[in-house]
Amino acid sequence: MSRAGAGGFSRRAFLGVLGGAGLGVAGCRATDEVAGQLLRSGARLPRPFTVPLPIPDVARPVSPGRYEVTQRVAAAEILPGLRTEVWGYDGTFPGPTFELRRGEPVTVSVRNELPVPTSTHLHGGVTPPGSDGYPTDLVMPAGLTPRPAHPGEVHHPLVKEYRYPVGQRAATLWYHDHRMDFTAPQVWRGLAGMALVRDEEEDALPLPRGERELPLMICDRAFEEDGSFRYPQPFDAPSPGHAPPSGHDAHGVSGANGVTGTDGGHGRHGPPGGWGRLGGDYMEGVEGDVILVNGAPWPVAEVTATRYRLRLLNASNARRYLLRLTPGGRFTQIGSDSGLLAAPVAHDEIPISPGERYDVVVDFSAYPVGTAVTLVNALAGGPAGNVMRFVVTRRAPDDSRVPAVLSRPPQRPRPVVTRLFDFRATDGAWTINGQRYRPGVPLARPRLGTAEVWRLTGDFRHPVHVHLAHFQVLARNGRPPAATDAGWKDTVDVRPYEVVDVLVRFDGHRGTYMLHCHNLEHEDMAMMADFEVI
Ligand SMILES: [Cu+2]
Repeated sequence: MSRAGAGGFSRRAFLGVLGGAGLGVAGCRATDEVAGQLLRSGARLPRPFTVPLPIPDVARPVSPGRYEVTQRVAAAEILPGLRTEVWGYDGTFPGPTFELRRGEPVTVSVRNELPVPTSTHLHGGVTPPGSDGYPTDLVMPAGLTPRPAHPGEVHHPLVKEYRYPVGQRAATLWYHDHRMDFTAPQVWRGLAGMALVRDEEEDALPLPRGERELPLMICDRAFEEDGSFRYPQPFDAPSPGHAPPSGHDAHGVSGANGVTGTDGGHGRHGPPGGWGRLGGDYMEGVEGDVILVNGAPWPVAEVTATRYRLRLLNASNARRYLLRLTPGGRFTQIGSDSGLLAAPVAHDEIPISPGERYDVVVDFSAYPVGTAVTLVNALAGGPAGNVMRFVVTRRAPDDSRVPAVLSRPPQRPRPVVTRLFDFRATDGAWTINGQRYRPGVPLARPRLGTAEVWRLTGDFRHPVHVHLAHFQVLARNGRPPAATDAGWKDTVDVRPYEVVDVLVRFDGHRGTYMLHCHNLEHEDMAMMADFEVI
């Protein structure tokens, strides 16, 4: 297929040779660890560590348990002096942070004032299927009623009410767009935010809190000369061969990203609608050259010489990071994707792939006052090698600590079956078990209340995300998992030709859910599958 250009596949072929030869990572890290193609900015970029770290607003309920969020176009100053048009929840990027409590259900009414359909997924949420952000369960902008492009596609005019029981343990969740074929460009434009679940178990711990608890959404972007987001898929061009359905011109949305995509086939019918324009070079995924934290480029935060809790989220489309502190320092991990660990684990470095979260404590009292402590990405050279900086400004009292026992996570249940899910490129698309995504055609039917071993393999770097069901990493290539694999998770990085066994438990709800690659370009290029909890 033409999209599978030589440029996009040469490195993968190379990796295939490596993997087949059974060579280790040592000595080829730079090649092996990178998961996308770099897209350079045209804009003048700011000096790192000059923009203050923003903290997203906390979402406010309009009444107890009810939130109303409007997705809309807005202008943001991301690069100093330039204007970036963002598509944001409440017009902000990141969107507002939701503060949720276990046992307190909420309804979030999402109103879509963007020019494109959307679907919102609470990543890590134990959510009923109707509110899980299924990719063809779409909130349509006013006046936009294209004919359905996928089997079973559902259109909600203007507003959808998402119901979240919040019956789960305290954890760092996030929410983002999940629209069929267009998740990558729509998240790139700004549709992502964080959601923190708290509970009594966590309340009882003497962890840093208040101003010493920082949500840190890390992602990369590229910018045009004028400050707008740069992305290889034109936002405003129809995809070839697909005329927009009639009637859109009157609403000013003709040709906007995604309206045409509703006409684009998927699965059996050929390449996804939006991807005809992307080209093989970016099939591996899109990486920007600007690292944003909470929407600010390489920001700086002043901290006291005390402990801080950092909720690290990799919200990038394709970029992986190996996070370290310079001039040295340790992360004390207290939580994983799905909640607190049983006991803290110390790390010198943290690998974080798209979709993953690490809840860590950093003790800045270990540094002399005046020290600049930089969070770096050891996987990248150049500008993307920096993430953000903390400057230790003064001493301060600190009654926080990290207890030796943090929580009592659920035990590992005994698995009833083992299933294989193989993530690889097949005939110019990203596939699971050789199949392009087919909505409504589940690849597995696990039973509610049971657990299964899912054996994950692939040809490339694929951060595998499972909706609804949380899992523990049992083994990598038959060996014990890494220290950074600890805890219950919902996303795991699968390396080329690696075999990752995870123990998945199916709790909470019956219905149709998905597993997919969280490299968003791979996801849009069909690397998704349904499973049905029965
Ligand atoms: Cu992938």
